[in-house]
Amino acid sequence: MSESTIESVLHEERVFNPPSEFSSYAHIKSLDEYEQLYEKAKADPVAFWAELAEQELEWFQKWDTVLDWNDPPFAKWFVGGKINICYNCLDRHLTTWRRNKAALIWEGEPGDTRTLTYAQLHREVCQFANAMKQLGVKKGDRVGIYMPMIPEAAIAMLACARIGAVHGVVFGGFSAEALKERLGDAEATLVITADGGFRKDKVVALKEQVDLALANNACPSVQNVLVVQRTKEPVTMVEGRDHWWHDLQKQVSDDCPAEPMDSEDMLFILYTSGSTGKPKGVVHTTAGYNLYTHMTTKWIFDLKDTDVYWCTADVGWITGHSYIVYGPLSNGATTLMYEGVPRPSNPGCFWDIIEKYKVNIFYTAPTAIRAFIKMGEELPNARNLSSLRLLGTVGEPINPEAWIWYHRVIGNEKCPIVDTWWQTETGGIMITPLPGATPTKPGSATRPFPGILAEVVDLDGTPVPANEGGYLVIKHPWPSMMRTVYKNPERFRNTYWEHIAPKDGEYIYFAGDGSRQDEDGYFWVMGRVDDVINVAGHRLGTMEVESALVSHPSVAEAAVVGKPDDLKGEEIYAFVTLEGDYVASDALLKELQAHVVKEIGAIARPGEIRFTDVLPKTRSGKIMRRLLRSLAAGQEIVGDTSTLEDRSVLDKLRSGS
Ligand code: 6R9
Repeated sequence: MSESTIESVLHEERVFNPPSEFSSYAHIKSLDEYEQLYEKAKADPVAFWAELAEQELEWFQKWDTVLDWNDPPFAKWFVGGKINICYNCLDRHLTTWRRNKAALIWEGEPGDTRTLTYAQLHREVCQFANAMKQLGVKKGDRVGIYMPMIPEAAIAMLACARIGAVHGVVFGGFSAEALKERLGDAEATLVITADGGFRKDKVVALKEQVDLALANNACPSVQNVLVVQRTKEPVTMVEGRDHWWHDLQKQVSDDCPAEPMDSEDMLFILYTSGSTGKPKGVVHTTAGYNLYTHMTTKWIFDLKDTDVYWCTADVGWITGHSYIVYGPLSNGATTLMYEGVPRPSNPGCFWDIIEKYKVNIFYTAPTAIRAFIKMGEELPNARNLSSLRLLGTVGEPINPEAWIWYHRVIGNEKCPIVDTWWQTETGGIMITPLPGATPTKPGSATRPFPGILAEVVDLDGTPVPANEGGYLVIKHPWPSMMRTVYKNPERFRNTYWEHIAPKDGEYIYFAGDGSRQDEDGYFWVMGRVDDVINVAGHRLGTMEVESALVSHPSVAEAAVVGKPDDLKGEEIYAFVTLEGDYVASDALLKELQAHVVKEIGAIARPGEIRFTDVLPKTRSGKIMRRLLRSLAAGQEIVGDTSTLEDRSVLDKLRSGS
């Protein structure tokens, strides 16, 4: 085992074949078909993407060059082409029967609902775009969007895309401080917000946070604030700066042609937290992003025109951008959006929604699945979930036991599961099953999407043997790859392109994750390499130890970190939350230690286990192990905590609950 790789210790043998009925009507129907497609794309990725771009999107003007990779790592796709993603998401469907098809079904947390057909959504987007123009927004200007999960969040994004303004969505749960930092970096001229939103039975006062962020001229670039009325709670409107959307809507026309954009014009900036330093503004551009999110949505979610598709993400996360808004609408799908989240007053709300709208495709995160498991099977079992035909997960490695539960309880053992690995930076899903083609193994994201040359390598870029852990990399540019870090190309270069340094000088994208590939070429993502624990020279990924803990019936969720140890370098420190019926005890602690030894081996035995009610997570449900590492070592927490979902969690952990 060399210093430059990661040891893999957990093995999972179960395999689930795609149900033959599902395969028979899927876009990609067999493993053979996938493999042929994959080989074709690998042999000539440029020709592969060009053919799809021609077939699947509408262009105002065709491109001259498919890929310009003369100045790596800065890629350009479809150079010379003119296109508009909002046009591809809306206008092109209006000349078909989809004109009166539901584009967006929305349900608010209090139970209010709205459905917008493609024609209605188009009309509102045009009005919104004209309102933005009236406020002086021009092509290339940056617009901050700080919204609850209401239709206007998607409308605002599409309106920006329509007129060529660059949106920067900031998650509605972030603090005024986090908002200020992002608006400042983007030099936004307009902020779109709402009076507030409903979340977990509380009113979230968004406008108040915007006022705080802009106070004392902290963001001098911001000239206007456009406010959507949602909660009807009183807000302060600053004369000349703040405008109600419902007032402007009455004044503007609903005619707003889509601006022909260059393929490489910036579409959006989305900030992703770094473990050190300030958040990075990940830049995505127009054509390549449109193509890649379109194709991945079509083949991975196997979309049919009759499907109701629901992704539970927030639009403030890349998953909301690519797989609530752009990918589904570009395909002419019906996309469902829900303002709420499971909460004590309505823990079964997701199952109610699936039953009510007869949802066919359901895409959520492992953190949510682990929470459902903790709440018990009775809730989903009390609802009719028979409309479901496909399930997906994203955000973290899914522990095999959570996968099995999802498959059995939610999927009734008939729905394929797509475990989709990707990142803000990749723009779209990179490693995933195609549901009619790929046999799945619980805990594995399986194989790369056609056109994606993913590998597991050591620090020199040399592929590691099957079943050995290493670094997950992508070897050829792909259409929706991030183009740069906003205003910071050096940071782009050194964060993603310099860790893996092949001797021949080839540029390889390093994702920051550890992984192994098994003998079938399946990828098993082991977690972030920053989180790797070094026990007596053995470098262990977090995922495998956590999955061993979660496979014990008492454990709902687990997070492991390294705690400095004089002898071993680091010792494994586990934070564990328990299933409803279990109570913490010394006996249970010993049982869990023994369980990990049995599942993995003595090397992975957690030296310490702390039972807790909560784990610190980001808004997209990722466990923030960096914070737990400081806690385990008894150190002060330093670095960026702006993306924490619930800031009180740290106090709870510090005080020992
Ligand atoms: C889409 C999204 C990216 C990081 C990524 C990885 C983790 C996401 C995963 C997964 C294992 C999966 N991740 N999906 N790990 N299996 N199916 O989550 O983007 O918020 O930028 O996070 O999330 O560690 O590097 P983002």
